[in-house]
Amino acid sequence: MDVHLQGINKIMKVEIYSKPQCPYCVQAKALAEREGHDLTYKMLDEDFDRETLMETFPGARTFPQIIVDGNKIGGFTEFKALVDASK
Ligand SMILES: N[C@@H](CCC(=O)N[C@@H](CS)C(=O)NCC(=O)O)C(=O)O
Repeated sequence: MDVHLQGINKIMKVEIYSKPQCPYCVQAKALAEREGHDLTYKMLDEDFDRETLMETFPGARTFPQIIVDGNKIGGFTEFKALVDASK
């Protein structure tokens, strides 16, 4: 790799399904913004409803639920791990 490109991470398309009063949602949003990813931040009862959530993420029990480049990866913990692994 060109030495000038080292440390530049691939920009990921990140969709975060969040709810109000959700510290992990806020952390996930902050991480995506800090890393410069292409973020869409969706709020429960504003941008999606619970029915859509359960259809999109069957079995999900916590917020946020996150999609990265079209893949349902899980929550903040998995997103953080993905970001760290990409460095
Ligand atoms: N391991 C999960 C933990 C997420 C979590 O505990 N989220 C809280 C809100 S910040 C939650 O959804 N609690 C259950 C609930 O509010 O119904 C992650 O990393 O995203």
